[in-house]
Amino acid sequence: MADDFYVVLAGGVGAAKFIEGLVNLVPPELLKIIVNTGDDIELFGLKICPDLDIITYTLANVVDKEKGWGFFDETFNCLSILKKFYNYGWFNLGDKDLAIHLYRTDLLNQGFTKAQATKKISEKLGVLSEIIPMCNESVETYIKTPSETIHFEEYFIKYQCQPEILGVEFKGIENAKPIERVLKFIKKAKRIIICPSNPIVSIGTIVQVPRMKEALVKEKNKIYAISPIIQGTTVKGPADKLLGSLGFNVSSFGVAKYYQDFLGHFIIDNKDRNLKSKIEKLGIKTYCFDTLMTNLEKKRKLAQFVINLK
Ligand code: FO1
Repeated sequence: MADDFYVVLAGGVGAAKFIEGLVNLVPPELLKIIVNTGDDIELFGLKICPDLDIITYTLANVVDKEKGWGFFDETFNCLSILKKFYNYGWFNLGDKDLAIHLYRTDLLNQGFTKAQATKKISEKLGVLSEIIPMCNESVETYIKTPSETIHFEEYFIKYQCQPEILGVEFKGIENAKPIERVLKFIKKAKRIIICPSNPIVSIGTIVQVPRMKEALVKEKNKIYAISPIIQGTTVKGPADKLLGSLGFNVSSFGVAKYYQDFLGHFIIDNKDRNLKSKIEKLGIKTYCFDTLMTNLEKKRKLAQFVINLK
């Protein structure tokens, strides 16, 4: 295997936007994308992997670009009937999307691993990059709120990130094993890019898979992360709220502190230029750029900036 490939650590929508820019510059076959599976959830008897699907649909060019998840030109006929039998109507599963969950669930029930099922799905959809779940085992992210402990998707979609966060738990993480070839990829990659995803419940989950952090720490000098925080807030999702609840500074500096052990290079937004020297004191080389990816050109420019850094 030539060592000219990139390892990309990814969550959902923020990662997909960045990767959309990246595949305009780097041949897709040179991307090994390691995806968070802590958002995985079982509903209607089906195994649903939101982040794996967001990345797959984006690279297959079938994603709903406005929402950033699900298929474009989607219908919700099946869900309208399912809602009569279940209380999970808050999770908007489209008809095309359901086909993927049916196929994945069938493969898993036949004994295929999550990584094998992901490969089959992405290949059939014409994806040329390698999309790899962070582990094959079941890990589910739970959010502790003052009244109950709920699945991350429930917190995110049903409760719209409103409840106060008292803690985060990655159920099953102690039994998770990194996929062996992922450790080899981390060692041999030309560069490792951490997407502007939620540092705690997307990247943090991947890093907490046993043996993953040690592998990353050894390659610190070739690890480049893009901050998902601009001037103390996130574009989408509860990253700001989670950082604050867990005692981190709600800023790119807080993200840098969280990544400090394994991060060599950090790209923050031009608007956070004032944080550069403070972050560099953590031993992380810091660069400023426009990180708000509002169109394809901006996604491409950000990706170009990251891959051209020396
Ligand atoms: N996100 C939403 O905001 N609302 C939804 O109803 C929703 C449904 C959904 C169905 C399948 C899927 O693969 C993703 C879906 N997402 C939905 C996105 C997803 O929940 C989140 O963006 C990620 O889990 C956060 O990374």
